[in-house]
Amino acid sequence: QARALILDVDGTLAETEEAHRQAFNTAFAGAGLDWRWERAVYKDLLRVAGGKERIRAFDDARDGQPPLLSDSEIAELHQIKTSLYAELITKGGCPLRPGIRALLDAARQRGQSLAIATTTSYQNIDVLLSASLGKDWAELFAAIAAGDEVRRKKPAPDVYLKVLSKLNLPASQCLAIEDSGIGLAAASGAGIPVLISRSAYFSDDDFSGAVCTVDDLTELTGMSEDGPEA
Ligand code: XBP
Ligand code: MG
Repeated sequence: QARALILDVDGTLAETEEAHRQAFNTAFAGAGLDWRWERAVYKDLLRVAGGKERIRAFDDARDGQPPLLSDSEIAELHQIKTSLYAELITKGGCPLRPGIRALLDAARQRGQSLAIATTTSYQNIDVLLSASLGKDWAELFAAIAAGDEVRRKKPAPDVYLKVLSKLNLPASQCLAIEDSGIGLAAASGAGIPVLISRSAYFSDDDFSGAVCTVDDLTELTGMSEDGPEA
């Protein structure tokens, strides 16, 4: 049994990407930009982790046109996107994926530590988990590493190395739970075994480096009498 479970947020704890996408699009419209990220475009853009980085990559790649936004304009636009995302999650909610709550409970019962390693901001995790787990949600986690705490976002291993140092545990005694190929690369790069719970946007990524791939975490429950094997 792993001593700690390290959870990704977007796509793993909840299917949040449609709310992110909607927030990006509303922010673009509000800024007078005629950009609109449809689902197929967003799927490609998700190869770039991080909202600010994603906007930069999109702006740089627009057909034959020079980049429109400076880094500080992107930061400002992203701030607006973050507020819109918070509004969407607070008003409409975004449920935890099936099996997540059972996994959190089972981990606690087994004395396993829980941690978070994400590309998104602490603010976004707070909005999401306050809505689903209550305002004291952070007490459930021994360590949290969020996007802007590290220089390089996933697929770089930085956020996982950060969380390992906060947990003070070796990589081999942890298990990362991820939904994307870039998340798998990030955790593997830090030496952590990875379990994949397939999500809407990344279901056809290459997960051959994972120790196990499931459609959702309910597949783990019932694997042993004591609950999930993870
Ligand atoms: C997912 C991401 C994020 C979100 C948007 O990260 O790549 O960038 O799409 O959030 P993870 P921000 O799966 O590691 O949680 O705009 O706050 O970056
Ligand atoms: Mg993810």
